[in-house]
Amino acid sequence: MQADAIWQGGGVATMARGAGPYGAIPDGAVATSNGRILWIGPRVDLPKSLAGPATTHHDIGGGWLTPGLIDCHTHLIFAGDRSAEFEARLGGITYAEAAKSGRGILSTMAATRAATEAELVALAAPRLKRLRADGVTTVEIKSGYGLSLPDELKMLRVARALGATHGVRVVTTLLAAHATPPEFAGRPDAYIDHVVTEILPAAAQAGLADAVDAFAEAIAFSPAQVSRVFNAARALGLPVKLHADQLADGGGAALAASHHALSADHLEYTSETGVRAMAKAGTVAVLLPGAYATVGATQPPPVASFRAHNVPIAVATDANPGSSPLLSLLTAMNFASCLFRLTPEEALAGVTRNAAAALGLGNEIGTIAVGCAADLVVWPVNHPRELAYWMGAVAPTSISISNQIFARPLV
Ligand code: DI6
Ligand code: FE
Repeated sequence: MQADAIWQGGGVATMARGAGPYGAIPDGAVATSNGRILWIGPRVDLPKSLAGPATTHHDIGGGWLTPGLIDCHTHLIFAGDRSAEFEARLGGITYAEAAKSGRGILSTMAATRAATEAELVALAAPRLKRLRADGVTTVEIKSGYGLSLPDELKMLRVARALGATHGVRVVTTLLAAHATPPEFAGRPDAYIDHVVTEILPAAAQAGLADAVDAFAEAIAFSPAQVSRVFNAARALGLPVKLHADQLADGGGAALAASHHALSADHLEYTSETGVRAMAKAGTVAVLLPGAYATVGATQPPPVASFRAHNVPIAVATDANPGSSPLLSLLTAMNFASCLFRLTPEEALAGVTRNAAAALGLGNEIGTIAVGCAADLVVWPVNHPRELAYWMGAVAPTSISISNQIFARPLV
């Protein structure tokens, strides 16, 4: 079989599980066909028969080839401006106090409801390009600033539209259970009824949601309310994930695991019991150091415990206007290493293999392996550890998403 494209001339970090540090092949080659990985190995072993007249040749240029990066937790679609809240929080009020005082999520909801679909696309597109400039080829985007049937569906349609037009895979998550909207003020259970009976079925029916998320926290929803949302989601065949234990240990990790969640996210206050439950259920731990830094948190997530129990660790930006105005996944990797002490290899696995698992796409993306999508990024670095080491100093040389090759992505 002839390859559509061949990459050689540098290292290949496959990030395949059990393949040694970074799955590194120092002088490697990768061949692709029809947007899939066809062959991978040391360059000297590359079968001559793979190259033909129609094959495009790509030079790794003495750098490294990695899987396309995956940002598995973002709230990229929103209108409005929360920089004043940022300033107020630095002046002394806490994130939870801001949420209660009408700033917080509900202020973004108001601005997002007022925006048209086209306006939201125009606002989110440059954010998506920012992420892509860091070698991100797959982005999860949550709703959760609509908090009504039409506005949640609007957000999900905007996410799908962005995915269709920006050369990035977009995976959507319905986060209607993010906050109680003003129409249901003081009646969170009535809002959860509405989510379960109206919003969730409509999103599922329209094929707009790839997964369902909820915010389990004292300032958001209780375990019983989250369970109702998750039971409804799973009855519709949708996988679930949870914002858990960010501000306090509310048993969120164990709750997520009890629903076989793909991931539990944040997890600063997760207990050993929660970690054990996640290990048993195969739930990925998604760490969000941008939110940790922005809200001024002081207790890092229990990384040693995740390691001890073999819970896969992913890293994401949590890009959102309130708790994590971070639009660089490479910076999130650096933060995860500096703030949470992840090794650079763990940080890279966190935005490739384990981020794919957090989206239920572990067999499709996140590693360079035969049969996987040919989402590949060339980096001008001497070693893949540099991706977590530098702060704002590295950009991809080229990005390929399946068959599409983008020149160096300029924002
Ligand atoms: N946790 C977060 O970090 C974001 N949502 C959530 O449930 C914050 C959203 C915001 O403050 O706008
Ligand atoms: Fe979040």
